[in-house]
Amino acid sequence: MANILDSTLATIQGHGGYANWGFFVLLILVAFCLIYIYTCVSCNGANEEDEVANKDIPLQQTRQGSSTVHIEKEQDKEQPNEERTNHDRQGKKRCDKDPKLTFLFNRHQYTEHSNREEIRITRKHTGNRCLTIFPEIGQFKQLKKVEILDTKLDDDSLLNLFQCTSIRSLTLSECHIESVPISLVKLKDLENLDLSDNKIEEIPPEILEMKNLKTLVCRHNKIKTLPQLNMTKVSKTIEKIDLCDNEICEVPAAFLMMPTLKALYLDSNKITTFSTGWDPNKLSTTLLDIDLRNNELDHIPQVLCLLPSLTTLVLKKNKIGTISKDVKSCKKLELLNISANMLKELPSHLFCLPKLIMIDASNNQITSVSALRKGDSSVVAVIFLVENGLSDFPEALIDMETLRNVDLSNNEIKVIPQTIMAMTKDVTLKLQDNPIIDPPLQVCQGGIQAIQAFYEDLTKDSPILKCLKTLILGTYGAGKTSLVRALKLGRSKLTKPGERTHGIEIAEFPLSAPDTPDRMLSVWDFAGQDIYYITHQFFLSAKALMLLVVNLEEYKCDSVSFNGKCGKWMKNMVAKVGNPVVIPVATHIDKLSIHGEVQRRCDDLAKRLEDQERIRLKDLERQRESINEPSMKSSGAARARKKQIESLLQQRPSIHPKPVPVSSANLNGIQDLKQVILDYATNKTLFPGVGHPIPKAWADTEACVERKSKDLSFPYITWREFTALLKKNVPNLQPESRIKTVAQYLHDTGKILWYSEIESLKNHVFLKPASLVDIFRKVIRPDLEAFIDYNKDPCYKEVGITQADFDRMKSDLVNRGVLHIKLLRCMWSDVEKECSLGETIFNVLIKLMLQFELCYDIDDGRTRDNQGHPVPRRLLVPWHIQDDVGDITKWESPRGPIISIQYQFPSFIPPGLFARFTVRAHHPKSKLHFYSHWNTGTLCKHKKHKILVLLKNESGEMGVEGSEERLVISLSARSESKSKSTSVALWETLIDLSLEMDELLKQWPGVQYKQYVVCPNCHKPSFAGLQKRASSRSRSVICYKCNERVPKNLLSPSQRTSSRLLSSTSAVDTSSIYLSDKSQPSDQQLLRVARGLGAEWESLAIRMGFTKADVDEFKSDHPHNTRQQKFTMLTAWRRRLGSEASTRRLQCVLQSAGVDYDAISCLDETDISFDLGNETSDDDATSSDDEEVFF
Ligand SMILES: Nc1nc2c(ncn2[C@@H]2O[C@H](COP(=O)(O)OP(=O)(O)OP(=O)(O)O)[C@@H](O)[C@H]2O)c(=O)[nH]1
Ligand SMILES: [Mg+2]
Repeated sequence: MANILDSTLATIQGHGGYANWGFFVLLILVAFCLIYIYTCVSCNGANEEDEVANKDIPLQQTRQGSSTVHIEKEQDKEQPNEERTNHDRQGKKRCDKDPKLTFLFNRHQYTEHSNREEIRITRKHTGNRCLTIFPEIGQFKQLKKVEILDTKLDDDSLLNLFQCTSIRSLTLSECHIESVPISLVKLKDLENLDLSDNKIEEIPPEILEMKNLKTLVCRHNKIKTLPQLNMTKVSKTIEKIDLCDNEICEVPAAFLMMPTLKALYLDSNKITTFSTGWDPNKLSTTLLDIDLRNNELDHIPQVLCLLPSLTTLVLKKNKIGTISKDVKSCKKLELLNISANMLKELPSHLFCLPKLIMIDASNNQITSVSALRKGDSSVVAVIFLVENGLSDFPEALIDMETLRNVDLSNNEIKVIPQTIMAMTKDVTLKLQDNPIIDPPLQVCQGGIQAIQAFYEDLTKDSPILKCLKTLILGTYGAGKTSLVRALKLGRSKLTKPGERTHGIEIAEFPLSAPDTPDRMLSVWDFAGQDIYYITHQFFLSAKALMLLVVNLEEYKCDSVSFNGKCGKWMKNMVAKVGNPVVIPVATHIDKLSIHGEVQRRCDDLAKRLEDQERIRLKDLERQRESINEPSMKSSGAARARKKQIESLLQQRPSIHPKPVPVSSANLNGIQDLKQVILDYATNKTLFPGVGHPIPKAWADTEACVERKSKDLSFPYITWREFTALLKKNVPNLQPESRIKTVAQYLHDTGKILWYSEIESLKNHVFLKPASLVDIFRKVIRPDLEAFIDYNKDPCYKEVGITQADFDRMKSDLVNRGVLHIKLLRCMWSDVEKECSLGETIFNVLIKLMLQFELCYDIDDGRTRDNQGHPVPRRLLVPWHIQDDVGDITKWESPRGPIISIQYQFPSFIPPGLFARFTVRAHHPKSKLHFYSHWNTGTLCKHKKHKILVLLKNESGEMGVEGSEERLVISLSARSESKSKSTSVALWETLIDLSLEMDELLKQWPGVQYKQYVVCPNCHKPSFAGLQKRASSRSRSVICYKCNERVPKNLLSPSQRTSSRLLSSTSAVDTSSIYLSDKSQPSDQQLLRVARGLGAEWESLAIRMGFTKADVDEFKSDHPHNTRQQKFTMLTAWRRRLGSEASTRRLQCVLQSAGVDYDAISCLDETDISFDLGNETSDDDATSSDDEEVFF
C-alpha cells in the first residue's frame, strides 16, 4: 500500500497539475479493491477450528495459480452451506480487524515487519494453499521462533527460511516435508527443532551435529532407519530426541552414547533391537528417560540396563516374556513401566534395584510374584499389577516395607491371607474386581486397615454369619406379603383384598428343612407399585437372594402378560445387580383348578424367562463384537464398556430353572420352596459370606444396634451417639477405625444406613433403613393426590397454612413436582415430633433426599439460614411433573450447530433413570441453569459459556406398533450464537454430562446401552460412541445415513478435550492414565493437584526433596490459604527440576507418596475453562465445590 502511494505521489509531482488528481483517486480506489479482494480470498479458505485465530499473523503467501484455487474450491464444496458462509463471514471479519494480514500478500512489506521475533502460521491463515516464503525473510534479524503448522511449504520456501540464521526454535509440523534440506544446519543458533507430522524418511546425521541444538522432535514421520552417528562430531548440547510414531526397527547404540542426551522417546515404532558394538564405558551418563512403549521388543535390551543414569524406562506394550537378571545393573532406575507385555512372573531381582520406587506390570499374565530373598531389601513404593492372572494374594508384597500403593484390581484373588497382618498399615491396597470370598468383600473394600482389623477381631469362638438377605419382588398383588407370612408363620395368613404394602417391610425369621443346615432370612418385602422402584433401587444389592413372585392365576401365557408380571422385573434385577440369584415363585396355584394348568403356565414362564436370557446374552455378544470394530477401539469409554460386557458375559445370573408353584392360601408347595431357598442359601459359591465366621464384636454390634433401634421412637442417632453406644456396649471395638469398619459392614449388609463418604451425611446413622423408605414414601407414592389432605392432618392449620395456600402448594407438587418446604415440614411432622432432634432431623432428611437424587433445590442453595448454611425453600421432585411438552423456543431460535449424544437402551431402561439424571445435571458442578423442566426433558443454559443444553427422554417416540419400543435419552448442546461459542466448549459441556450419565449408569451394572453421536444434518444417530478425534488430515466424514459430509468437530471432541473421557475409564486401564506426558505440568495442572491434595502434602514435600524449613516457609508465605501453600510447593518443585519436572515424574512422585488417585488423575484433565479468581479461604473453597476457582 505504502509503495503504491509513493509511486502515485511521484507521478503527481512529476507531471504536476490538478488534471492528474482524477487518475490518482482512481488508482487509490483500484488499490483498495485489490487489497480487499486479496484479503477476502485469503480468509475464505480458513478452516473452522476450535480455537480463536492467533494474533501473530506473519509471512507472505502467494496464490499458486489455478491448481491451488481448485483445491480451495473442492474444500469449500465439502462443507455444508451454513458452515461455508460462516467461514467466509468469520474470515472476512478477522481480516478486517487485523490490517497486518495484508502483509501476507506483499513481499515488499517484509521490511516493515522485519523486527518480528516470532512468527506463527497455521492453516487458519493460509487455507488449503501452499505457502511461499520469499528470500526477503533473510532481513528478519530478530526472528527467534517460527511455527508453521498444517501448511504446505515448497522447497524454495524452506531454503529461504533457513537463511534466517537468528532462529532458535523452529516448528514445521504437517508441512508435507519429505526430506530435510541439509541447509537447515545454517541455523546455527537453533535450539529446538520440531518436524513432526511430515513424510520424512531420514534424518541427516548433520542435524544431530548442530552446535546448539537441544531438542529434536520428529514424531509421526516415515523414518525407517536412524543415521549412524559420528561420535566425534555429534552435538554436545542435545538433550531430548523424540522420534515417536515412525517405522524404526533398530536403534543404533550410538544414540545411547550421546554425551548430553537426557530423554529419548521412541514409542510407537517397530523396534526389535538395539544395534551391537557399544562400549559400556562410553554409554551416556546423562540419559535419564527412555520411552519405548508400543514396540516389538521381546526382552529388555542389556544396553538399556547398563545406562548409568537411567531413571525412567517405559516398555509398555511390547512382547517381553521375562525380566532377565541384566536388569540388576539399573542402579538409578526409579520407574519401570512394563505393562501390557507377556510376563508370567515378577522376579525378586527386580525389587532389589536400589532406586526403583515404581513398577507398573499391569495387563500381563502374571500368576506369581517372587519373594525377596533373605538379606535383600527393596525401596519399591508403588506396584501396579492390575489385570493379571493372580489367583493368590502375592505374599511377597507383605515383606516390602516401603510399599505405599498396591493395585491388584482385576485378578482372580479369592482370599486375602491372615499373613497380611504383617503388612505395613500405610499401604493403599486396591482389590476391585477380584472374586474375593474371605474376608467379606465389604471388609476388603475398606483397604488394608479394615482387613487387618477384621483378622484381629476374628477369634476361635467367632459366631457364624447365618443371615441371608432375601428380597421379595414382583408386581403389586402378586402375593409377596402373603408368601412371606406363609414362610414365616408356617400357616396361611393372606393379606386382605386392597391391603397394599407401601415402601418396604423387613422381617427376620429362621428357615429350616430336612437334611439342610438352617439359615436366618432377613426378608425385605418390597411394595410392587412402579413408583416405589425409585426408592427400592437403593436397597437392591448383589449379595442377596431374590424371589420374583408372579400371580399365576392372572398370568396369561402371552408376551404382554409375561413382560408386565415377570420379564420386566427380571430385567430390572439383572440391570441393577448384573448377576442376581433369582428364584421365580408362582403363587395363587389354589385358584387354578383345571388339571395341568399350573404346569402349563409354569412351563410357559420358564421358557419365556429362558428366551429372555438368551436374547440378552446374544445382545451382549453383539455389542462386544461391535466394540471390536477398529473405529471403536480408540475410545476409552468403549474399552470400559467392553470390559463391562465381558464381565457380564462371564458372571451370569443364577435363575432357578423352573418357577416354584405355591399357594399361600393352602400352603401347597411352601415346603418345597423352603427347600429350594435353603439350597441356594447354603451354596458356598453363590453366597460365600453366609455360613462364614465373623468377628464376635461385629455380631455384638449388630445385636446392640437392633436393641437400640427398638428403644428409639425414630431410629436415628448421630455418629457421635453411635460410637458412644458401641464403646459402652461392645468390648474390643476400639479404636474408632474399627467402629467405622463394622459400621461399613452393617451399612453394606443393609442393617443401618451410614454414608461415610458424604461430608454432609457422615454424622448421621439410620438404624432401620426401612424407616427411611417410610419417610420418602410420604413424598413419592402413587396416591399422593389423595394422601395429602388439608382436613385430615391438623398440622397444616397449626403452622398457619390456609386452605388456599395448601391447595396451591399441593397443586404445585402433584402437577409440577414443586415441593414447598413448608408443605414438606407438615408431611413429615410426625418424624419431627417422634425424634428428639426436632428441626435438625428435618434438615438431615432433606439432605438425604438430595443425596438419593430424588429431588433438587430449585433455588440452587441461594437461601441460607442464620449460620449461613443453605436451606432450600422449594425442591423439585421430577417424578411428579405432569407436563410432557416443554417450551423449547429458545433452543430452536439460535443458529449454531447442534452436537448431540444419544444413549440407546435396546430392551430395558432403568425406571427413573432420566429423572435422576436431570437431578444430577442440576448439581452446581454441571454449571447449568435450568430454564424449564418437563416430564421428558429439560432446557438449560450453561452458566459460563453461552451454550444451551437440551436433555430429553425420547423413549417411545418412535414406538411403532408391534416393534420394540425405542428407549432413548439424548444430550444435546448448541451455542447461542455461532460466533461466541466453539465446539470445544460444546464438547466440554456434553462430556461433563455424559460422564455423569456414565457414572449414574454404573448403578445398573447389568443394563445394556449404546452410545451414539447424532448427525447434525439428518439428526440420526449415525456415529458410534464418544471417541477421541482421529488425527487424520480429513476434517469431515460422510454420514452413512444421509450421505452428507459432516465436520469432525461436530462428531467427536478434540484430542485434548477427549483426554477426560480416557481418564474417566481409569479403572479399566490404569496404565494408560499415567506416565503419559513428558511435558512440564502447567500452572493449571499444578493448581488442580494442589486442590486434590490433603494433609499428606507436607510428607509429599519432603519426598520431593524439600526440607522441613522449606515447608514452614511455604506455610508462612500463605498463612491462611493451604491450597496456595501446596501450589507454591509444587511450583517450587517444578522450578527446581527445570526440564526434568515432567508430568509423568510428578505422577510418579504422587503415586509413591500414596496420594489419592483423584488428585493424580486430574493431571490428565484438560486445561480449558480454567481461570484464576480472587483469594478465598480454604473453607470457602470447599463449600463451593463446583467452582473451578479457588484462590
Ligand atoms: N387364593 C390366594 N390368594 C392369594 C395368594 N397370595 C396372595 N393372595 C391374595 O392376593 C392379594 C394380593 O396379595 P399380597 O400378598 O398383598 O400381594 P403383594 O404382592 O404383597 O402386593 P403389594 O404389596 O401391593 O405389592 C391379596 O388379596 C391376597 O389375599 C394365594 O396364594 N392364593
Ligand atoms: Mg405386599
